Amino acid sequence: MSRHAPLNGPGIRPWAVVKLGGSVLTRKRGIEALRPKILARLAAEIARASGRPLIVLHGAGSFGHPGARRFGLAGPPDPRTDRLRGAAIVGTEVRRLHLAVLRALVAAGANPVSVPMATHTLQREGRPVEMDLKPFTTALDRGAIPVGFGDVVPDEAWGFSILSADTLAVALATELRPERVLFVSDVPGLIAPARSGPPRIYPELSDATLLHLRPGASGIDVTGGIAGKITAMQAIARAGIDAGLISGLSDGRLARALAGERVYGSWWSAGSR
Ligand code: IP8
Repeated sequence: MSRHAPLNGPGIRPWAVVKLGGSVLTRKRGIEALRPKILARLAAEIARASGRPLIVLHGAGSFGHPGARRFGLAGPPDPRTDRLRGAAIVGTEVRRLHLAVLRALVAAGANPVSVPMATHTLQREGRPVEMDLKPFTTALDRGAIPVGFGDVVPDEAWGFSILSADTLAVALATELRPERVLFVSDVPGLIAPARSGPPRIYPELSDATLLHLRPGASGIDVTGGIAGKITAMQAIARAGIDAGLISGLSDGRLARALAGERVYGSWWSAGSR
């Protein structure tokens, strides 16, 4: 990304950026299929940590990826598809999920403030060229939890394109320097390839781990699935910030990670390669 709007003043630094993956909030093989109990529990775990300044992001899951694929929004325009129509439909569907996330946080006693990046981002050929992160610091400074999400955003070459919340997590980590970035998923970490025996995760990630990655098979994901997440974690670690990939299906794991524990999961330690 080439430009970020300057952030004035020291402001409140977030302690953590938490990205709730679409894989854990929704059933990715379905269409607009929310997992309300999991969302409510994760919202409660976030609300309990609200003493610490947090930024929450969420993915699109089955609210965004099937439509984004149908209308080809993650790639260059195709004259056979109505891209503007696709942007309108997918943008609306991700906002339905966003509203559910905001409502769950409010119900849990937290004070979320919506930060829709479509009005604060410009992309070119699917990559951010301008991103204004100020609304996140403005909300943090007022004691709120800013909540951003993967979205359909304006694109100066393609009309509209997809901004993943993983990309947003990297930009926020680099600019605002939280203590850690947590990717909350439906897997316990990065699962190591194994021919037999129980699944094993890589507890520590490094550049060498990337060589073992295989394409994932869980539902539709136009923004790179687990490989995209690991690449985002690499960029975050390179910026000097710890990044963890943890399960959101395991009761209390997010709460413990937000209390500072290095919980079971795959971690890419700050600065390590
Ligand atoms: O689930 C993707 O965001 P992500 C956004 O964070 C859309 O990668 C609209 C597919």
